[in-house]
Amino acid sequence: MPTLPKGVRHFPLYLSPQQQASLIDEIRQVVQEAPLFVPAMPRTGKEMSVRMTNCGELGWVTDKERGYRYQPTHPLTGAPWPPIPETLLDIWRDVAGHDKPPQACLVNFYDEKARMGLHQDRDESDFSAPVVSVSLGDDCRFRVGTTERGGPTASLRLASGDVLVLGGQSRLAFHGVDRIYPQSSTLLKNGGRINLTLRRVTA
Ligand code: MD3
Ligand code: FE
Repeated sequence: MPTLPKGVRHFPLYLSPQQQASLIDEIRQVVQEAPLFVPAMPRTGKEMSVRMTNCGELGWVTDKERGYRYQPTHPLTGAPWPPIPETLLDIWRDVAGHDKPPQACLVNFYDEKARMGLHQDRDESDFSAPVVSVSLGDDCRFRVGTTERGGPTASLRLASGDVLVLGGQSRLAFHGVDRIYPQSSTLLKNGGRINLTLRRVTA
């Protein structure tokens, strides 16, 4: 499919290299306080290849026993998630077109082998708000389809500093990350890709 689904807005290089560098510093502080954890699929316990943490009042977590959910505390430390950095709240304010601020910011870390299979984001109870995604570090091939599994898909290369807004019809679209392009960015000393997703969870 050559065109993106309705409701997807892509802002290439929304963040300057300086803004990307300071955002990385802020995310490093988040990860120091709320260490990356290994998410596992419900029931099977199969580990995902992406490493995760969160900031904000709620964070998305998953494990074998309790499955996908949002919770106010880190699954390993039990501590509340650190606050969402001001830089990210500003981005939301500028692009989301939504009154209320984000409640959750999921931090996904991809090494060069990590992937994310096609899925829908349905663990929130408010789909009227968009999801805002910020990419940092290595490029990836992002894929987005329709609201039906098996429908046509479009691919997009996402680069460091890109912002993606998924609202309207695209909010429940299937999407995933097919691959990382190693060494396509020098932002992260040890390579890899970080994706930040800002969301409303409750109405
Ligand atoms: C399209 N993350 O955390 S971000 C996720 O790059 C997730 O880490 C990917 O899928 C990543 O759930 C993709 C872009 C994105 C986020 C949410 C969406 C695209 C979306 C929700 C609906 C449709
Ligand atoms: Fe998703």
